[in-house]
Amino acid sequence: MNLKDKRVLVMGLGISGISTIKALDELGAKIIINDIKTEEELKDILGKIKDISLEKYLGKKSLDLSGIELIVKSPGIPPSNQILLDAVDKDIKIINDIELGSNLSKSKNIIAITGTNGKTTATTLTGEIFKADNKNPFIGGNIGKSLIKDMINAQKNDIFILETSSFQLEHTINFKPKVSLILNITSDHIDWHGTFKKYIKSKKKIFINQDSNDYTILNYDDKLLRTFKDEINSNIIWFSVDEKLNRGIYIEDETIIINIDGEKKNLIPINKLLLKGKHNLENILGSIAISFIMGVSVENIKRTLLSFKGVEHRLEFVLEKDGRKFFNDSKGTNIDSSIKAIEAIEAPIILIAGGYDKRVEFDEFIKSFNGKVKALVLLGDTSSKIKETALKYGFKENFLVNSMEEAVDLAYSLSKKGDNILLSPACASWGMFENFEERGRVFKHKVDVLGEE
Ligand code: UMA
Repeated sequence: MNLKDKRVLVMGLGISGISTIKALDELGAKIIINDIKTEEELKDILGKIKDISLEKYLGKKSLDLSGIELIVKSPGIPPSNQILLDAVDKDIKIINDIELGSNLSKSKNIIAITGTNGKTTATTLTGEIFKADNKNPFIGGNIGKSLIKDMINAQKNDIFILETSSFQLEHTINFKPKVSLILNITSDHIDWHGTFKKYIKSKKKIFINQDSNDYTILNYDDKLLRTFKDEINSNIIWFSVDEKLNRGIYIEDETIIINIDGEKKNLIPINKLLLKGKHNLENILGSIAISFIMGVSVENIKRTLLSFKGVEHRLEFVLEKDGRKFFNDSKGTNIDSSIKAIEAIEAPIILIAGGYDKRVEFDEFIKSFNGKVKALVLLGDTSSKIKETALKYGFKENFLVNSMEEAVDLAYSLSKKGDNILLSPACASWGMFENFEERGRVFKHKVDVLGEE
């Protein structure tokens, strides 16, 4: 793909957009930019690219697409965006930084990880294992870093470990990772994709271009993933926490087993792992599969697993105060993720939840309480909807608040010695916070200063 002097529209000036603009500048493209935010709102961000010549359409929801040859969009912009709809009508190609970077990359070692939950943990852990094996991977994607420039400038043996979201996969066309991993798929981002079916379809794009030289790693315990088998043209490697497999990565006698190349290897007893919860075990098995296939030594896989403590905002233990333990699971941005957090934390739990409304139902979330949650402190757009669902199932201890600070204060006043106070919102943070990281940090700060103000 030669982009020299081609008119390329970059939509969205966040992390992805800024990296894309810098990469396109290196490639000699004529860059047009669009964002719904105004030039004034984007002042600081525009400062980062002030030396690049740009045609700007800022603060605009529509624009004349004449002469535009390619659109590179930011992941957050939904397909329902009017400019994208017009582009589809005009047959203008729409892609994103992952598609462009991987298409132009010499690297033969692109690894892509997806799943509704666990992808950040699996991406981070895989990265740590590769580092322990002196493989120096580039780690990025949905995890918060666009790698487009590194991919474009990469050499054949460079390794890329990409966390890929459904938003990103949706706008790929020829993306063909050497190894792909799907950890699980449950309902999420329906407001963005339109239907669960479309969400699943976007996740499948992680393997759709793979062939017999490539690998697709799938979670055998997720029944939906089992149905993908016949659509995959690469080598499938299954992993399972629940079942002993004929071939793959699984648990036997409480020990992780690698059985891929015909030689069965006992890796490590699961009680030696520092990451807790079944969902984390799934993330671990997925990361082991990737690492083993990519030639990391079993010794280095083992060494990393023995020291890996997890990722910030994912079931992160904050501190203990007056006999109450506080856990930050701000990355619990959907129902399934928060259900897993509730499963992993000991009762009695005081749960802080609620946030941006993705138009999902909360029945499964409330049903998962199973007597473990003693009070629910709710904030954000979804607070009333969650409360109504809770009442429907006879759960009456619901308290609505207006801020995270208020939520922590109230959760603490409702708690007794021995209780666990868990932030796991089951909703995205948007509307109240910039992102889940900010939400988690606000929670942790308030927990830190609790009783000291
Ligand atoms: N914008 C528009 N029009 C719109 C929507 C947004 O112009 O209709 C503009 C905004 O004004 C803003 C820019 O687009 O200036 C933001 O783009 P973005 O939302 O795509 O955010 P980025 O900063 O580029 O971050 C994106 C991912 N964000 C989303 O998918 C929402 C980041 O994932 C990712 O880390 C980053 O690219 C680098 O690859 C975050 C995320 O929340 C962590 N992901 C979702 C999740 O994990 O659930 C999918």
